[in-house]
Amino acid sequence: REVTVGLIGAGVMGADHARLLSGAVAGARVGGIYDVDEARARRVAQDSGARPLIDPLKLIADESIDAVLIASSDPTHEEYVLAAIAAGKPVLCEKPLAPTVAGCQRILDAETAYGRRLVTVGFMRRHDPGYLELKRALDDGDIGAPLVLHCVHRNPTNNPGQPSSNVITNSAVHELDVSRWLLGEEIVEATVHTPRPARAAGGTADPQLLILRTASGTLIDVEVFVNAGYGYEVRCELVGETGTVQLDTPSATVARRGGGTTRSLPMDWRPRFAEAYRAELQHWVDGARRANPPAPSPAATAWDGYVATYLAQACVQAFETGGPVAIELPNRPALYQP
Ligand code: ISE
Repeated sequence: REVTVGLIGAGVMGADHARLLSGAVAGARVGGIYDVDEARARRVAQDSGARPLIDPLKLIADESIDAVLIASSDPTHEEYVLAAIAAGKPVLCEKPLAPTVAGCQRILDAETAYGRRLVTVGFMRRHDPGYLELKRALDDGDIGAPLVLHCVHRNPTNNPGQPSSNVITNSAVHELDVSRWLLGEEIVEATVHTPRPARAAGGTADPQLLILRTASGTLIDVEVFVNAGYGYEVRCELVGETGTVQLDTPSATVARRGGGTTRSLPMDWRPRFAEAYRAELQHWVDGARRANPPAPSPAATAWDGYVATYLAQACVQAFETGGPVAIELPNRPALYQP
């Protein structure tokens, strides 16, 4: 049975998801699309053979729609996720699940009341072949017990002049999620340091250096620099007691000419994480179809979405106060126990 997806949001990410669902993912089609900008919804709908709809809540409730994909602006996520839960439909929500911890809590409460997990959060790095390989190496004991995780996250440009907290809540939040997934434990302390800001950042504190400590004592450093100019790059090296393992550059070729070697970099995250997005959608669609048996998925649950927002807020507090912030998460509700 094919899964008919209702897409909310037809911007950069929504359009990309529509393209993947119509061409690169098996067992799914886009049935209806809503966007605040009707013309944009119509354009993406035309490309993917879907119906443009003008009411997002009607789209979610429509009986022809089996599952809901949310790629609208961050503050709208909560309302649409809650509507999908109310309709009893699987929902994949782009990060963040909600911008506030209270909003994420309302989603946990609604899903718990429903009694079954319906929500997936679009932390796509968990589906990246490189990160999966890193996790396998760690879990198989190839490098011994983890000690330090070095992360670098750079964008060529990202809203110069945006509030400094966005560098954490919109960008570093990926490292917050992927680190706790990779290490399989929680972050318990955060400090944020800032150098003199880059001129291209237009007044935003950028770059930022996050220093995080996990419950068992592993240290994580994250340099996040979203106006770095030269390209899109995500690096990660895990240092263990007997070895290290590091993401490699995903370019397929190296050019040698004019006295140098070059690997090209993408200019944004879509080409860098193309396979991760495809695999994320395929896992989600297989889960929604209950493909027999659905492959175990590394995807982020609503609880993971809650924790990501919680950690991001703690880091914003660390940024604002300059001091280390101790982090104590509430207990994981029964629905999200492994
Ligand atoms: C963007 O929203 C993303 O999610 C990208 O993965 C990240 O690299 C970028 O910094 C964010 O703005």
